[in-house]
Amino acid sequence: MTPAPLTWPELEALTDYHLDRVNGPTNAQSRLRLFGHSEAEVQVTLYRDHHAWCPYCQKIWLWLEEKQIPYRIEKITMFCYGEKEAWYKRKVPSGMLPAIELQGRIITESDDILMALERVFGPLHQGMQDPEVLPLRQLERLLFRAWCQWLCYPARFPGQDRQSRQQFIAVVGEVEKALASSPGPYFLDPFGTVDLVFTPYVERMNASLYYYKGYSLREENPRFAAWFAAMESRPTYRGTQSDFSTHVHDLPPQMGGCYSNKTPEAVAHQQRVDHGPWAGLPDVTAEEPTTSRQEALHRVLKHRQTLIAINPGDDRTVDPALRCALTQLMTGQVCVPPVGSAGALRYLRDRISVPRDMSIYAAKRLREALEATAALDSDTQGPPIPVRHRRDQDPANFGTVITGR
Ligand SMILES: N[C@@H](CCC(=O)N[C@@H](CS)C(=O)NCC(=O)O)C(=O)O
Repeated sequence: MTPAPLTWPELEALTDYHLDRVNGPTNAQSRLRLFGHSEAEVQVTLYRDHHAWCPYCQKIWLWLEEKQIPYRIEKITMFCYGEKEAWYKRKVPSGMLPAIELQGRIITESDDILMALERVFGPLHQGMQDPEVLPLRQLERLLFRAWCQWLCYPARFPGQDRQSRQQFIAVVGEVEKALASSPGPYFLDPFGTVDLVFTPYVERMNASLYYYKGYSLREENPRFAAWFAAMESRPTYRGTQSDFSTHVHDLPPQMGGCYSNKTPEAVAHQQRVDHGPWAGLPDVTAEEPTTSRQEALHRVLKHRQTLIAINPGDDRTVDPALRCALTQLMTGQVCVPPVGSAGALRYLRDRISVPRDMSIYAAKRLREALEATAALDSDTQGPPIPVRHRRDQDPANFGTVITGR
């Protein structure tokens, strides 16, 4: 006889996780950030996506967090996840993100936004137009184009994948040189604007090339490794940081497709990112917080009714199966879930979105518990993750709760 899963009240007693969303560390659930100021001082509203995924939004988000500028957050649906909010289209007819409202004026285009913010609040160490910053901004775009060229086009002739890889690695070499010429781990000394400009896509490159091409940007380049580690020492970055599982399945609809080179390394990496073990993946090297399990439990408890209702499995099975996984997460006790529940547990495992739902280590712990519990039932997988859209993640289906509204 294996033990029965804990009840919901028993599980509730196992977490006292609490986050001060307004004045505490950077997090994806906040609607208002004050950094100890009063609400009357807020002059900025940031319009960003519900999923906390949009790379151009991450740049602005990080800047506001680093500068500790009080701001409000309004969350908008991106086209590939669902219907764009009509009120937002009236404000920004293209529907594009990010946008900010600064002292009553709407500004779009992330670079223009940063320059407008700099004019009002001063630069983050170096300005966007600084002569040391401009060539590094160009280098970031060069790296971006080499990445797209490799990732987002199917190979049309033999050797094309190798050629695109060499082109990308050549630009990475330039970036390594730029990092090596700075006295610290960042692009310029001190840390500043250039680091924020590189962050969003370098994070997405690290994830996507690992998974689709078997290439580990972070592990194969010592300066990048040091830069990532330095970024992870900043609570601002940790609050916006995503994981491999989220990025590799969010990128295809955004980029119009991501193509695997099907090398043995890529195939092994895909197996690991999709099926675990998630601990030790090169998407994070910072120390795990002691609260990661409690955080994961807290987030599931908060949204459990929605999570059970939207799961394609039968509610009567999903409820105890989920409690089995949470029992295992918190106590390490093996708890066999109801027969036929593996697909439902893996459906949830595949849809944890970081940092939207929880932070990176909490997500790893929850994925591990869901997978270990599902494996006690069968090897049935959940419904496949769509690649042309992600309407399976439409925030409208989640009500307002899951996205923190
Ligand atoms: N050049 C723009 C690009 C912004 C952009 O491409 N935003 C995407 C999201 S990453 C977007 O809003 N797409 C519309 C949508 O997906 O709803 C900037 O720097 O702000």
